[in-house]
Amino acid sequence: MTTNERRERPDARFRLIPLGLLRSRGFDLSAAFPVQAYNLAVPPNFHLPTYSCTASTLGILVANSKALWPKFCTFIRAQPAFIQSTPNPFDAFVTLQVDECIALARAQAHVPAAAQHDVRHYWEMTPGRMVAIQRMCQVAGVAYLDQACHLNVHTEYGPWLALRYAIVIDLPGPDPASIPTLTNPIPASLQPHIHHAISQLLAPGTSYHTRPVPTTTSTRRHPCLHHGTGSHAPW
Ligand code: B12
Repeated sequence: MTTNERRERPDARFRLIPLGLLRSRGFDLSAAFPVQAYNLAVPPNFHLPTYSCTASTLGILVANSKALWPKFCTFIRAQPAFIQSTPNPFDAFVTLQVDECIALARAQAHVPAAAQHDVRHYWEMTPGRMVAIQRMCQVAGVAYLDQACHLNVHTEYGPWLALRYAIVIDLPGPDPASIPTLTNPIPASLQPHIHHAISQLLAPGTSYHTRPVPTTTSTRRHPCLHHGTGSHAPW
């Protein structure tokens, strides 16, 4: 294949490269999915663009288990000043890695600069940019979304996974029929206990609702920043 031919048809290589790069950098639970299947599963204000593909546009869920932490530690040991350079070093590290993977993939697959893609962070709140990333996680076949505890539960990692980014690329995505239908891995005997615990937690007057609102700068900036590097983050 000549260089020109490759430039006309970057599809096959570009489809595979971002996912491989992401997984090798610690985003081990990343997976491809058809954007159309996700759009069917969420309200219109959470829809993602489908670009020029009608049946299946390539979506990539960027997600990780604890596998990301050794990568972060290695990175910080090599660049200790990074910790001081940003208020949220872990989030900044994640963004840097994802941006690098996309840029590398585009370069390796000779994707023309004009070819469209979109990258959305899980806490984007701008109307029209929000992603229902938990439903995406289920559509992508990564982990079942349990409606009682409001968490995606993975067969191996339980709820201990983080959903970081959604990437959409103007290329054909996976066949919707190839996405597995997930079942809830939480044992049926435990499900009533989860229901009970959550309803207790959400009952009017409980500490969940009456806890004072923290007033740190980062909390004011976004109510969900504890998902990142804050003290409550489980990963
Ligand atoms: C807003 C938000 C919250 C709000 C929820 C308020 C609300 N009424 O929606 C608050 C601040 C309470 C919250 C708390 C937590 N969150 Co949160 N949150 C989000 C966020 C940014 C958006 C959710 C959303 O609106 N989705 C869009 C709508 C359309 O989805 P939905 O399917 O209709 O509704 C889902 C959520 O809204 C949520 N939800 C709806 N109502 C309520 C009410 C309560 C009380 C809670 C806790 C959740 C909840 O559960 C639904 C799924 O079943 C997501 C990231 C994302 N982009 O999805 C993270 C996210 C869901 N959160 C996450 C986590 C880990 C948590 C915490 C455990 C963090 C912590 N350490 O305390 C807690 C507790 C969650 C729990 N289930 O017990 C993870 C879940 C990972 C997983 N395995 O599923 C996510 C995906 C972030 C991430 N980067 O991975 N969160």
